[in-house]
Amino acid sequence: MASERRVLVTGITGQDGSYLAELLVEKGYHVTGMVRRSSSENFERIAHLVDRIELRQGDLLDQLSLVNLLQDLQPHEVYNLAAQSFVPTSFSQPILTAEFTALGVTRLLEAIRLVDPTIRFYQASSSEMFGNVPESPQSETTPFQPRSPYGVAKLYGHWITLNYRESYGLFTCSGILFNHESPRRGREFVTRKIAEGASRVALGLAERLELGNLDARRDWGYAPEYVEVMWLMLQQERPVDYVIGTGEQHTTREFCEVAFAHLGLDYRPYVQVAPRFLRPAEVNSLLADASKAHRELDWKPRTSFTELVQIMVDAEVDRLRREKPPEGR
Ligand code: NDP
Ligand code: GDR
Repeated sequence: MASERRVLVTGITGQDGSYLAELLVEKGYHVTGMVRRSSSENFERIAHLVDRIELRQGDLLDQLSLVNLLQDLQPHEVYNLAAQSFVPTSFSQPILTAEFTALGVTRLLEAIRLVDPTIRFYQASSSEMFGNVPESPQSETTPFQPRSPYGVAKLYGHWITLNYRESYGLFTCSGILFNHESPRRGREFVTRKIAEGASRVALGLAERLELGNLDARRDWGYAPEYVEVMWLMLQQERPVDYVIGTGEQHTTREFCEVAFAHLGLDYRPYVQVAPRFLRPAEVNSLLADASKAHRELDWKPRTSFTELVQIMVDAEVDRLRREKPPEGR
């Protein structure tokens, strides 16, 4: 249909990609997800959607694959969610992280410039770019001081997105999103790790949970609400960048406390600090000032911290119960 809106989502197999694809399908878009080739399929998060979206191969490392995809699909909007997104891996694989998370953005922007400069572009920027924060809370005007190769790579992606807007007049937006979580979060990230670990302890499947820094403070929100803002940003008259977060901060220790308490347990005998989970450099405290998004996009988070923890723990308990072999086997 000629009037159909077409959209390309990179990173569709990830947490945010799966929620964004759901939202865009509901809104009537023709959704194409870019997936990279692997020896086995990794479509767990989008299994419920595969008959309503199209999947095409492409890779942020391969310029021509991006150009060909855009030429074939002629999308109106592109959401770039693909990245090497795990901060500890960025310390052990800094160059690969830069290729995906930094240069990958330029490859995609160059493809847009070449194929169709009217395409609207969303870049998944991150609160990790703030790093060693000079002020709290952090807004769109807070200076950046990243503390990890991931944060540095994201900052490159952020600046190049802004530069293509200013140099070539492209409609490019960066959403500076603070941590957002869900039952679809990767298992290595701390919220999912705590939700799973606490549930394992409660079900008698584990005796303890090993973590790193229990005093790190984060602004944690609920992922399905955050993908709404990505779409909203591309529907505005002008391209503008926004900070997105809840404006509330909690420590990893508090996350443990609420997760274990939801299962009727005190976290203290079960949670231990293991030095291998400490990072070469830590971002100690992040807190969003999302007042510009409240004002201009009419966006506000709806799920509280306690509700978020409980949603994640309940999902883990369900999953583990389903996976647990019946008694006597
Ligand atoms: P995930 O780690 O869950 O997903 C990352 C996605 O990127 C996966 O689909 C992965 O594919 C894909 N990918 C990785 N490398 C490549 C590549 N070379 N070519 C193509 N695809 C690739 O991340 P989230 O969903 O949590 O986050 C989405 C984006 O938002 C990321 O860019 C992240 O850095 C950023 N962000 C996330 C925040 C959060 O709290 N979740 C906060 C701020 C920013 P595969 O399945 O093949 O590995
Ligand atoms: P983060 O998320 O680094 O903020 O990046 P993560 O959940 O990995 O860490 C949050 C905080 O928890 C502390 N922590 C631990 N972290 C992990 N992963 N494992 C542990 O055992 C552990 N113990 C304590 C960390 O030190 C840190 O302070 C996420 C990613 O989604 C990025 O892609 C995104 O850009 C940012 O959020 C915003």
